[in-house]
Amino acid sequence: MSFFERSASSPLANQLLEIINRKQSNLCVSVDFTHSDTLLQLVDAVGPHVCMIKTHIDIICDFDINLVHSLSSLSRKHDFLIFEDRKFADIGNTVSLQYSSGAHKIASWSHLTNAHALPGDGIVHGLKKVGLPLNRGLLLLAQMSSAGSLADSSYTQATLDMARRHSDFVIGFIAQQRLGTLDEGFLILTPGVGLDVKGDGMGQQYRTPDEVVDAGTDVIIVGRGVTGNEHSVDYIKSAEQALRYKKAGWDAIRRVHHV
Ligand code: UP6
Repeated sequence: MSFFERSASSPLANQLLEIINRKQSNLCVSVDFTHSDTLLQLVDAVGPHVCMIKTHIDIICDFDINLVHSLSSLSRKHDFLIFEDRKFADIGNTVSLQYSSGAHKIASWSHLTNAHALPGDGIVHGLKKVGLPLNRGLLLLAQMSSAGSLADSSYTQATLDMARRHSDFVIGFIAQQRLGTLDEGFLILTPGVGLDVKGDGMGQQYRTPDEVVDAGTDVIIVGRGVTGNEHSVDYIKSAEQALRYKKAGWDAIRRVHHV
């Protein structure tokens, strides 16, 4: 089955596939900035080139709920989904509160979020109770890009099995390779993607868009390779880098899927 003929199990996953096809971009930019103004300006600069923007909302120093209203309007302006990389990891009752409440009210604005499978099925139940009525989706962390990750092959397989039990809400994985068959419709989103360096000195490990798409990735997640450092932010350069990664990701998809 070609990437371009794929359909997924949920309306949200299909919406993402439509954006990818429409914008010819399987690039998600991770904007790991700590100030609202630089975050929003960066998102506005790279927005035309991405299918998704990934946030870490809890690193923002000057957080105010207006930030997520502005992010949502940029997502409509530039046609991308928002993925809050919260990496939930607690019991069902706690994650349902963390997802719906607190200062950040993640479920109210983030199309996608993610969770570790470690606590067991309860974590998915807790998030699903909040997210499914809002047409949100969940990614399970099946593998990590960092050196020494404890997610071995049996953990990854158990995560895949968990997703299969909740395929109404779990739309895919944060992983380093394809999991499940294409016709199961799970999407694979892969961080640890870079064209210029192999690591960051803190355990991060980078592979190229070609390498990860060869391994079965659908969406490449690129952070500092596009954004650079917030202290020396250059919006024009970031837009150029986004275009470069968009082209590399899309060329790889076309090569692997023979179109
Ligand atoms: N991320 C990883 N590896 C994982 C899961 N998530 O790097 O296995 C996230 C990080 C960061 C981004 O939290 O936000 O993806 C990668 O950023 P980088 O490209 O600047 O290294």
